[in-house]
Amino acid sequence: MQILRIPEAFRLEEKVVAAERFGNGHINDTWKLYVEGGLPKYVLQRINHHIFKDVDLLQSNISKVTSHIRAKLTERGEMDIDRKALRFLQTMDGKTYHFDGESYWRICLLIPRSMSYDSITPALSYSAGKAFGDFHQMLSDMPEDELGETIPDFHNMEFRLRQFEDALQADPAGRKKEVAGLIGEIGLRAKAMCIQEELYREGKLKKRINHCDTKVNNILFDEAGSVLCVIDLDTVMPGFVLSDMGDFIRTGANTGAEDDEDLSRVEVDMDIFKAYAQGYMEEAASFLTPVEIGLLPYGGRLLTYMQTVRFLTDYINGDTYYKIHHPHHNLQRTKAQFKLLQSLEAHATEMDNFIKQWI
Ligand code: ADP
Ligand code: GN1
Ligand code: MG
Repeated sequence: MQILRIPEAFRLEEKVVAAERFGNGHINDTWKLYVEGGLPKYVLQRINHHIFKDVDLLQSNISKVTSHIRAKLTERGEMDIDRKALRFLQTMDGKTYHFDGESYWRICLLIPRSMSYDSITPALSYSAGKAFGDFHQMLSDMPEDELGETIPDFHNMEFRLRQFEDALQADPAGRKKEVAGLIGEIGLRAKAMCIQEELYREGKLKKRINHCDTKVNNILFDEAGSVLCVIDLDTVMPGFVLSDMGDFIRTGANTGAEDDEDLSRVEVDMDIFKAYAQGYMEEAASFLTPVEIGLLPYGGRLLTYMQTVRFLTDYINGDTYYKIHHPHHNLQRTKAQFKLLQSLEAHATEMDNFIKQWI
């Protein structure tokens, strides 16, 4: 495939002369595009349409969210909007994505002099908390049904457990026997990890617009460590606020890697958690309910448990969802996530007590 042919379908101000792979996401493929003079100017992404099946809905969600955020930034008098919000470019026929008969493509401006991190310091974590708090705040007046679910039931734990049960029933790769211990651990926690769906049915927990992929590397910082913007908007959709606190704790407050082969490195980093919670609550305390606030540390356990279940489901299914880099990668990821869950469980009281100051 000739990657340099794709930008020709878009209305770009400058001609693209080179492309280089970018990022390490598990779902989409990303390239940095260079223009004449050697400057990186655009970001090209191939949307994984096996996972995001409704590309129209996906791109329409992203347009609504970026327009809403741009309007808020303008109201605030922000000058540098193209570094504070993503800007997607239109195709020659005025669409937000290009279909080449096989794949779906989109292009946005590369935010100059920006960087993302895979692990962070307490100071960056505090800024990240403020960034996601502000993201929620800016979207808090958008009616929840304005956006569709780009992946139905994406962070619904009951649904993820049903998918897990289906994988166990089918056992298509014959791997179930080998992971009996982990299956037992998941079963033990299943009921306690479905509280949010129960509270929703009882009318005690509401849905809001969430990012649903609050990984550390989905925030761009400038050279001085200030937040520029939140990126990777594919999964922005209605959901529970626990998701966004939870996924940051899972990815930012881990002393090891998401797939660490040395489990002794994997622990919750309480300083990162506290700094994030501080930054987040400074922005979000005004609109969250006491129930939502009290459950934020539980969100960390929930999202880590959910990711354990999702990685193990994919391993049992024979690695059909996440990109893997070696044959047992999903199992290694599962074990590392489970170790993090155990560490979060050991620190649950300390985390709950820290959050109580905002209730
Ligand atoms: P993925 O779904 O693969 O995680 P992302 O949209 O998060 O895709 O992009 C992957 C990485 O590329 C990000 O972590 C970030 O480092 C970089 N990136 C993405 N978009 C931009 C942008 N507009 N400007 C600068 N860097 C970007
Ligand atoms: C995927 O796109 P990426 O790699 O940031 C996944 C998340 C998981 C994450 C695990 C659409 O995110 O839900 O938490 O991998 N995205 C999708 O690292 O499934
Ligand atoms: Mg990303």
